[in-house]
Parts: sequence; C-alpha cells; structure tokens
Amino acid sequence: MTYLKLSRQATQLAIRGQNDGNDDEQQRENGIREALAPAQVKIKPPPLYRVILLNDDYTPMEFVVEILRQFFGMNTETATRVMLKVHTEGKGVCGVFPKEIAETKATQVNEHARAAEHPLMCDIEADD
Ligand code: TYC
Repeated sequence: MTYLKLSRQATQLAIRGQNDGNDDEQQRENGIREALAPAQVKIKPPPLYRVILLNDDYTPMEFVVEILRQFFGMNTETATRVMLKVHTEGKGVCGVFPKEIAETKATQVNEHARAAEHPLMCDIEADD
C-alpha cells in the first residue's frame, strides 16, 4: 500500500471531486483529456461482391479453366468443377471480394477473353 501526502488544498479538492471552481481550467483539462483519448473509430467490414462467370456456347472449356486458375488462384480440379457448373447451370461464382477488387477481376477477365476473341462474360453481383 502506498500513501500519498496531499496538501490541504488537494485533499479538499479530492473530497469535493472538483477543481478550484475555475471553469477555464476545467475546460482546458477536458480539452487535454479529449485530445489524448484514443479515437473511437467504428469500422465496418466492406460490402462484398461475387464475381460470376456466365456460360456461352463458344468459349473453349480449357480457356475457362485457365482463367479460373490465373485470375482466381484455383487448382485444376476446382477450376474444372466451377467451369462445369457454369457450363451446366448457366453461371457460377469465381470468388467473393470487396467491390473494387471484384470489379477489377471482372474487367481483367473480360479483357483477357476479348483479346483471345472469346465471348466469355464475367460480371459482379452484391453478396448480401
Ligand atoms: N459452354 C462452353 C462450351 O461448351 C464452355 C463454357 C464454360 C463457356 C463456362 C463459358 O463461363 C463459361 N465450350
């Protein structure tokens, strides 16, 4: 246990739980306390978007598998499964990302497909 010897004035202030009645001083103290307090920043996770691949009749299956490997980091087995899902069901999810990343990936896939003269279409949709 540590004992502090307080001045008579400090003891009075401690008992009354206030400063010496000087409002300016009180405000200054409050300002300092506020400035030193850690900011209470509320952060929300970003809204997520699904990158989806659409089926068409012309893009070769091997090209789609390669896209899924290159742009979405899938292994051949997973890429083949996703490609076949798109082929049989009309569309399929390649991945879920924050909006800007989803947009970038869809654009890159579409540009890559167009450069290779395939009609493959990639799009994004909200993942709510
Ligand atoms: N349906 C295409 C074919 O039979 C294959 C394909 C799969 C195309 C997925 C697009 O997103 C796609 N060659």
